Amino acid sequence: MSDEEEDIVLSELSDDELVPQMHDDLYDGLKEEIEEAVHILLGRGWAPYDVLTKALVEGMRIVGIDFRDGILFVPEVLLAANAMKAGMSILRPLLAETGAPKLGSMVIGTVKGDIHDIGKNLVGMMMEGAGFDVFDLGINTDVDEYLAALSEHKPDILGMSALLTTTMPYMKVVIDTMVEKGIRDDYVVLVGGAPLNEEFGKAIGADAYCRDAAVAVETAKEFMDRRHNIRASG
Ligand code: B1M
Repeated sequence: MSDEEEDIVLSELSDDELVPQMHDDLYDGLKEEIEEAVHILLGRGWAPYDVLTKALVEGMRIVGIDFRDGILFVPEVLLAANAMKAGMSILRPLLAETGAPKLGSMVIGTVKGDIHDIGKNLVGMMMEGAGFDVFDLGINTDVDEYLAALSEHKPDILGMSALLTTTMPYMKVVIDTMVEKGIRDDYVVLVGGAPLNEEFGKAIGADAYCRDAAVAVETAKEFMDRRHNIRASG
């Protein structure tokens, strides 16, 4: 670490300086600095959602570019992910305590063969904040685990996340199995993850592809409204 870096006092930075500094600290996997900076922004009146998207998610986007380009490797990205998770865990209770009325419930998991969980966790946090009960199955979830959770929790929505082009086809395995068992139409199936798109969502028989966590919440709410309208008129 250079002398210049040692001298940085996060609390003395303006917001315009602190946010890029957080991107750098996330890139360097500096968990404690990220935690401190999240507290500073919150103390300055920032909305938790803005801290999440402008500081943490944007920082991870930059990490993703250098990972793709072979500048960063798995160990460094793991450190960045840990720093991001530390920041997210400060924001989680704040995002969840919106006092929103209960809208429904969702089972969510990252599919088999895939261990990326930051995006899935973020979707879970935002859904909780919007008033959904969320049952998180974690990573590397196989079809039997999804089906067991559906039968145990009887959620309105099944959410699946995949970050790898090699794991996204597994979503179709889950949906096809639901069709075979005659339970597909009992649930709204939402899918998401960086390599997916709308066309893929349609092709595998999901109800919708969600580009990000905010879209997931909006889409989930729309489907809940439709369900309630159908029930009310039926
Ligand atoms: Co991985 N990785 N990774 N990685 N990793 C990607 C995905 C990759 C694009 C990087 C790259 O090359 N540019 C690339 C995939 C390439 C491809 O398949 N086309 C890749 C690779 C190759 C790998 C390994 C194979 C590397 C290796 O071992 N050689 C390996 C695979 C391990 C495995 O899963 N079996 C691997 C490992 C890892 C780490 C463990 C180091 C770490 C994960 C840590 C963790 O998650 N706990 C990691 C990370 C961090 C990334 C990147 C850099 C960042 C992912 C992330 O957290 N983004 C990623 C690069 C990238 O995505 N551009 C990359 C931030 C997060 C907020 O965004 O996850 O997209 P995201 O979620 C968004 C939306 O997609 C959406 O909403 C979220 C919030 O807005 N969304 C949903 C996501 N899930 C949803 C579910 C829904 C709805 C919306 O349900 C309703």
